[in-house]
Amino acid sequence: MYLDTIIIGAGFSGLYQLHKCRDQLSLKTLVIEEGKEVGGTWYWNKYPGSRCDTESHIYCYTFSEKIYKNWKWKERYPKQKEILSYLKYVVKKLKLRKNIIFNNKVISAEYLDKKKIWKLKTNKKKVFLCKYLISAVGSLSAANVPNIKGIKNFKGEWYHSGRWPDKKINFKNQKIAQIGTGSSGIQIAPVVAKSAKSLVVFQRTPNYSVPARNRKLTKTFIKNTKKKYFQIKNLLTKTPGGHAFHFSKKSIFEFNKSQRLDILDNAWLNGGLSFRACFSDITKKLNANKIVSNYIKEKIINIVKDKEVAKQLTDFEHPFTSKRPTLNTDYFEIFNRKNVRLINLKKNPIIKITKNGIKTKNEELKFDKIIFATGYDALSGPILSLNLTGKKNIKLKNYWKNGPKTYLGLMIPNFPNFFIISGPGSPSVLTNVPAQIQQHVEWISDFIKYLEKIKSISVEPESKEAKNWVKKITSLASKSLFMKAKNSWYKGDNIPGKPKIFIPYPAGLPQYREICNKVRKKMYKGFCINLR
Ligand code: N01
Repeated sequence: MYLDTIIIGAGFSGLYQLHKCRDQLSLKTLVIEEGKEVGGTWYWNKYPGSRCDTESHIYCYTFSEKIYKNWKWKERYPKQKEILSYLKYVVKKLKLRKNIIFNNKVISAEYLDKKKIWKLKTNKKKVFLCKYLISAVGSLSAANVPNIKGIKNFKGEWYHSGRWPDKKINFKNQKIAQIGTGSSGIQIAPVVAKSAKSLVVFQRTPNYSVPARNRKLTKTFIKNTKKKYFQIKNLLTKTPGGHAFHFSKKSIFEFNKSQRLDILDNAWLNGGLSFRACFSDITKKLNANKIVSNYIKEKIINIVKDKEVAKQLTDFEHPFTSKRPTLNTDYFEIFNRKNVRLINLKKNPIIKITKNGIKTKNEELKFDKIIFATGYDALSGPILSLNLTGKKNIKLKNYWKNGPKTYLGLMIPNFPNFFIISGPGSPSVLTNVPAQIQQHVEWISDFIKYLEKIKSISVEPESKEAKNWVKKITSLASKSLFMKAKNSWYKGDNIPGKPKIFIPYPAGLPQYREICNKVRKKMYKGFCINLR
């Protein structure tokens, strides 16, 4: 089947891109989706306690006033199920379903240079041809299940948070192991602890976490967000992370100790990702960061009664925010329960998984189920899993062997007419993702509109532009606190053999948007457009 545009993935980005291509550019468009429903991340991440940690009134599309105003969020942070319902609602309103095929995983995509088209194959042996290929596979969709010896022998069930099965899983009276304490693990453990007979949390690196302070939204709040639709939409283009909060303009050092404490206490009580914005320099200066890191440490120590466990939970190796900040609801509190235990993998590493459980250096434990909350092969992983072959038979896995090379995070030299939404080299995971996605979709759509107008056959960025873009990101990151984290998935440390390079664009959405706008204004300078 030949189409003008194929979009891979039916999450936030794929759905909006479909609407743009089909309804505004009048292109014959198809979305190919691996899952059996729309939702992307929010289809797969059905794990217990799954909820977004960006606030619901901004974790949504803002491109349509009508859609924004007609949807009513229930809580401060939306549950996975609620986000899925929201996306299904958007699909219905925009009549998108008829242009999506489900249960098809793209297993390869090859650029046919002579014909200037892409040829895609799916795991259901379907073949598609298209002019424009758009990746909307997300940044965090390639699950990382660590290669632990013996996993195949385990006779219980095991799950990864990002590939959670559809069926209902019962933890009641079960012995559960959870490996990983990132954003997902910190959400899962409190829910599982409530019903499991026992829960053992295997922690490799202690993680900072700030209270989420979730709550039901009041009618007044909901009314106000609708009233302020244009203001909110505008605000999301102005803040570095596309969130609805501004960073304070004042350094922590402009305040005395007691004033600092008041400000931190207020931010802690308010909870949420805005905690890091209560002073201008928490995310920028190590000395300011240290004060706040210690504040969080104290808070955790005050919650956890067993002093040894509290110590293991707060033996931080990295500055706060140098790895993805996490929010929690009663995570540290679970370590006061009799049925929850923490194992510090630095002291007591896993040797192997056995038929009945997990053997560590010091002991052998029996488990009925194992939960892997071990994260993702972030940003580049999902694109590489498409098995792309570009011009002159260039394989993406070879072209990216020293790290992902993109221009603006949007296109790759030698891979013509292939666009990426929220991929390596874009602000993506460092932002409120729907805000970034909309910027990308709109920029890509404008570009395709222009290409069609001038009767372009193919387009790709110049190699030197991609080289410079990677250089720019590396240079920006080197000046940031992100590089102070010994191990972080932002720089590929979590995946054995992955090139160690900072992957997302770290200077914020407004600056990134400005760069993209400038390129558009200069008639897409840096891209080679083939008109023949
Ligand atoms: O994954 P992570 P995640 N043995 O990579 C550990 C988004 N998200 O799924 O820190 C033992 O953060 C690893 O340890 P270490 C959000 O952007 C958002 O939790 O590498 N442990 C870490 O503790 C987030 O950042 C939301 O030493 C191993 C954990 O597993 C991103 O997704 C919710 C290990 C992985 O943490 C990823 O979060 C969920 C091994 N071999 C996710 N390998 C919300 O909006 C890894 N670990 C709320």
